[in-house]
Amino acid sequence: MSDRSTGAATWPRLKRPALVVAAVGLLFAAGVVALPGTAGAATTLGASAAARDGRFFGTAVAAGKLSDSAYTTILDREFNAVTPENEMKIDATEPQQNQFSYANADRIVAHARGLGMQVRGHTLAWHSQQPGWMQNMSGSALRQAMLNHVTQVATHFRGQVAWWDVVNEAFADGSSGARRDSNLQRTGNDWIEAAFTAARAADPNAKLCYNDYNTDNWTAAKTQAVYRMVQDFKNRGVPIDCVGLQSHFTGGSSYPSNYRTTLSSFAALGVDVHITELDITNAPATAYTSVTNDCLAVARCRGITVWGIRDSDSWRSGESPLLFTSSGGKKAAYTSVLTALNNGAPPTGPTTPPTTPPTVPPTTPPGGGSCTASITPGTVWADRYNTTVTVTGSTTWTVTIDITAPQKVSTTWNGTFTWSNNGNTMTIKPNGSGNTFGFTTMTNGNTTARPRITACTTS
Ligand code: G2I
Repeated sequence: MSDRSTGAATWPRLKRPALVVAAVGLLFAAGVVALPGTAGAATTLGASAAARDGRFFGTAVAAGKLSDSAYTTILDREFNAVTPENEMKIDATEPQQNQFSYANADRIVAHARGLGMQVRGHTLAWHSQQPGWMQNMSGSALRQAMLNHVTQVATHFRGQVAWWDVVNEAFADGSSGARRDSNLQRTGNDWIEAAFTAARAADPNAKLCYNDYNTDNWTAAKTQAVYRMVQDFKNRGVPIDCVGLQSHFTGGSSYPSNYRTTLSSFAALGVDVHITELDITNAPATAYTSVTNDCLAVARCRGITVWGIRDSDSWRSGESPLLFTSSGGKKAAYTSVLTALNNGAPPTGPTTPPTTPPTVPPTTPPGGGSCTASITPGTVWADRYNTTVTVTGSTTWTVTIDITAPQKVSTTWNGTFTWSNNGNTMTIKPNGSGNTFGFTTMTNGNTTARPRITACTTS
């Protein structure tokens, strides 16, 4: 484990780049690039994942690096989700009992949400990274302190964190299939469900995940034990929505050939599955491709998070396990993942995002002309979010946009909207209000999917 510091508590405020760069970053970070009238492969991890049924492609982020422009350039360009690497852990958020400290986590959340990225909260209850006061507690006092921590932190981030790792790493390694011994486990075997119940009460709209490592191989005792716990929770109505597989692989050979079976087996229990901390020693392109394809093959595998951006950002930087070199270059594994995300199509167009949105290959209906439609994400609430679309190139445009069920558009403005019979495809024409229209989408429980422009035609 590397011994890196997150730095002092006085990190410089993030300096906003020039407006145009920020605006372009916004479009790409949210996974909603301007799409041409004909389909084209997206050119960033987040946009490409979003195009695959609204999946996310995230990264662990360290607050201390938000002042490193080389770091934020990649973060803002490539990813549409973030996980604070250490800043939401118990020792960071409650260093003294009942004294909460959110500045570093808030900084990451603000950065991410300002760019339309979603946040995975990590983690509310864990045997590790406990502050000294908690390490020294036991029994009902510890149980109460743990539940208070879950409640306070989940309440602070209510509406901002899409998914919580409520409990992290609660099972033992090896063949026992037992719970890991810890002070929390010794408060009673029901500590995990108590934590989930408290988290649900504090933030009813957040998706609640159980997260662990060495749960990738379907036949491993630890995987089976976590599976049985999730099955039990579902059977008894304990609130759980997702399972995180950390997936810290120590080389291509440690990626198990039955990984897809693991993903689909958990999904079959009625929970979403996330790959939450992916890194692979020496970043073999083939293993990264397999992990990506396995996630894409399972509808409830909603996204992948890599545990850091550049190799130098990794907790095991000596193993070069990530998608970007220490100097920020794209590694072979990056291209392989992007290719897999793009339906197997190699990335097309520029390898770095253009500074202006891509233009539409002209569609030539009668009368000629062409148009481009581009999405700008708007305000996000717990249950809904706004989207604005701007059309350029024509004043007589028709834009079609797909919405992922069960999401549903509830409010529209500045356009004439019609819907397909299933309500999933909108067709929008100008209504005299100009070339920018907007709408509000109710998430109906799916907080990850985002609207996709499928065409812009002129008439
Ligand atoms: O250990 C890898 C990951 C396993 N799953 C849970 C994750 O939360 C965990 O992340 C790592 C971070 O990547 C490390 O950055 O968790 C470690 C322990 O919390 C983090 O390491 C700690 C060091 O132990 C501290 O010495 C250091 O002050 O990071 C701290 C901040 O850099």
